[in-house]
Amino acid sequence: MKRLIQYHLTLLLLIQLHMSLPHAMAQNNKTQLAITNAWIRKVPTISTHTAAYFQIKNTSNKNRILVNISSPIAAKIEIHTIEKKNGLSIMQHIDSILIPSHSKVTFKPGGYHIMVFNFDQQWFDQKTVPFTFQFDDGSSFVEHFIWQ
Ligand SMILES: [Cu+2]
Repeated sequence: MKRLIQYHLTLLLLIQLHMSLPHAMAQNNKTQLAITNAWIRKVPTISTHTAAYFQIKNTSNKNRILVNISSPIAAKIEIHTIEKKNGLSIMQHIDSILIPSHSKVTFKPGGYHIMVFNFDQQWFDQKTVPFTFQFDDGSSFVEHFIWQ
């Protein structure tokens, strides 16, 4: 009988751990930041660079700052914006981008984009490409981008 109770207690503890751990972890990074429409441009094979786009929505009460994006597809990846100067569109490298509380930021052609330099074309064979998003509070998560 004692053994049975102990077993039940252990099981209960395991269930509790199982339920609370992923929840606590998710709170830290992803649940309050939603990524949608994540895609990477399928450029011709002669191209060495490509770009990736997405929309990020911050449903939390806290401003978040995206400080880095990385991926196994390329060693050099930068966050870029496009500015118009004297009628010309010029790409600008930005160090970080604010994702304000309860709002969204869209990365799209002609605007914010993830610049991917000298990427490994073997990734064309994969359905998706993983990108890691890192924030100033130390949190991070991986999102999979579809070739398009
Ligand atoms: Cu660019």
